[in-house]
Amino acid sequence: MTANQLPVVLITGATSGFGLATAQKFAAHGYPLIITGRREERLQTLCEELSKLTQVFYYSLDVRNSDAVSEFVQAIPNDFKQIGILVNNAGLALGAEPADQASLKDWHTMIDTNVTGLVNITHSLLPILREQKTASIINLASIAANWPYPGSHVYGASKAFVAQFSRNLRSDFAGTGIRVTSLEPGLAESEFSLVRFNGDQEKYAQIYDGTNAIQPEDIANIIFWIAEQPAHININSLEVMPTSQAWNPLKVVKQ
Ligand code: NDP
Ligand code: 8X3
Repeated sequence: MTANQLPVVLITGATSGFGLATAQKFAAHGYPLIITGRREERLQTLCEELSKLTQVFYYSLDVRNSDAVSEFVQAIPNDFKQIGILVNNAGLALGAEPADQASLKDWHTMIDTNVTGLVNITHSLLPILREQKTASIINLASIAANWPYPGSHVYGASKAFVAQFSRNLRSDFAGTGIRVTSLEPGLAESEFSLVRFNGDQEKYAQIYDGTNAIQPEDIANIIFWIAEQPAHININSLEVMPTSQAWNPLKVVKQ
């Protein structure tokens, strides 16, 4: 990489929502991109769109599969090996019923994706990130990492893992060129709620109706801002809510 060459940005979960908007944002500023996700057609379409602005490599990948993640890292072309920004964004919530009504399969899927998947990607990429003079890991946690709410059980706990993992990575890499951020958004309008409620369009519409929720472009702007901070600054964690969202009083159940 020459002195003024922009680092490659690797984004997981670029097929929709935050990941897609983040890919568009970095592409508009000329950063070379690696975009991943499971839905190959969407990656292909996005690659065609963004290739007009920058160099793009796409790779269809399920982050839960550690062998597939290793194969992906091996398959990264030489031109894209100078990865300096990793956006660990792929993730999901499934269901919002009380814990005793939740499905164990859904719990496993959230842990496998939000925890194991993020760990798979991070572990495989660390040797490359360590080779760079400076690098940023931006992990998508959630306000659900910080605040309990009914129906959050495993989702919130998986995001608490992401937040603490981010802080622990910070400790390991303090004084090196690697920066780590836990980004913790609140209510944001994306396919996230369609996935959470198993494709229920009515529920999806109800959740965002009248809320003026965070938009994917807002998160993309924040991610870009974090990445563009001067090298001596690390944004450790950043919690973001729409102005329509805030905390409730603590619950007291009277007998
Ligand atoms: P979306 O549902 O729009 O996007 C999720 C992305 O993750 C998709 O691109 C999806 O791609 C990818 N993904 C899911 N599972 C896997 C997998 N096993 N392997 C690879 N990719 C996967 O949601 P958002 O953009 O809103 O969410 C992005 C991140 O931000 C998530 O981690 C979410 O938990 C977090 N977040 C979301 C908030 C919200 O309210 N929307 C608020 C706070 C945090 P594909 O299906 O093609 O694999
Ligand atoms: C998603 C935000 O508030 O639905 O991470 O848990 S919330």
